[in-house]
Amino acid sequence: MVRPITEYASVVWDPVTQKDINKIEMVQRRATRFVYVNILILTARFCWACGANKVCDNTPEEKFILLNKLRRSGECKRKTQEMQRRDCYMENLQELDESLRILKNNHCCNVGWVQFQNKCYLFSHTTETWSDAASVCRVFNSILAEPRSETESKFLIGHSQGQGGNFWIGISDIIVEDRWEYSSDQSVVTINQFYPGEPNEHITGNCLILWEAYHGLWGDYYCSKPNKFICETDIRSHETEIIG
Ligand SMILES: [Ca+2]
Repeated sequence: MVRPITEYASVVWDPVTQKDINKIEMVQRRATRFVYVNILILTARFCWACGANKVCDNTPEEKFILLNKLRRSGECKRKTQEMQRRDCYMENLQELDESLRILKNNHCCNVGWVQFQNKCYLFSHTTETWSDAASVCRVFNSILAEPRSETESKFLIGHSQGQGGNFWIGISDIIVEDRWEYSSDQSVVTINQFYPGEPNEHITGNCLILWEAYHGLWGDYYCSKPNKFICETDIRSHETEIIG
């Protein structure tokens, strides 16, 4: 099957003994496998590059014939170049998208603020009364933290434990005793993270605090006592500040 042009001028290709015949046939089989495998590789590459599904569905022999026809047409070359440009463009776009995603994740909260889900939190290092703490948060376009789910509350509790100290959050029963509500919209708090036995200060303790001694669980305390505090804002507010 695979023979050089000089085949008929060489005695090698006209073996006399069975041993030489076997050797020549072995070489022929090896050459046949080499060519066949390369056809498969070439057609596979072609199918990928040109999207020629029709070619891909044919037998290897048919692929080889069709491949050569398409290669000569020039259309394949043009189509391949276009697809290569498109693939390159898509790769660049994906890299850019990934870079933007990383950039946004790194900067969605301002320096010093901690991100959890869709909010940014500031855990203060200074202490203020509950109402002054709320004022400080407002200066930074935020409010005292208002955990709306147990997951969010557990995050605040856990993070406060790493900081050390007690932390005010934006929940109180200042307006109606024992009606614990969020400060921003006065809606009743539906989650309960009070430490067992809390709240227990009645009308003297009306502000909610994450007690360090209670592993960060809630307690009621005197609003006029200075404590650390947690401010919160949503991520979009911080992104707007960055973009603007
Ligand atoms: Ca109270």
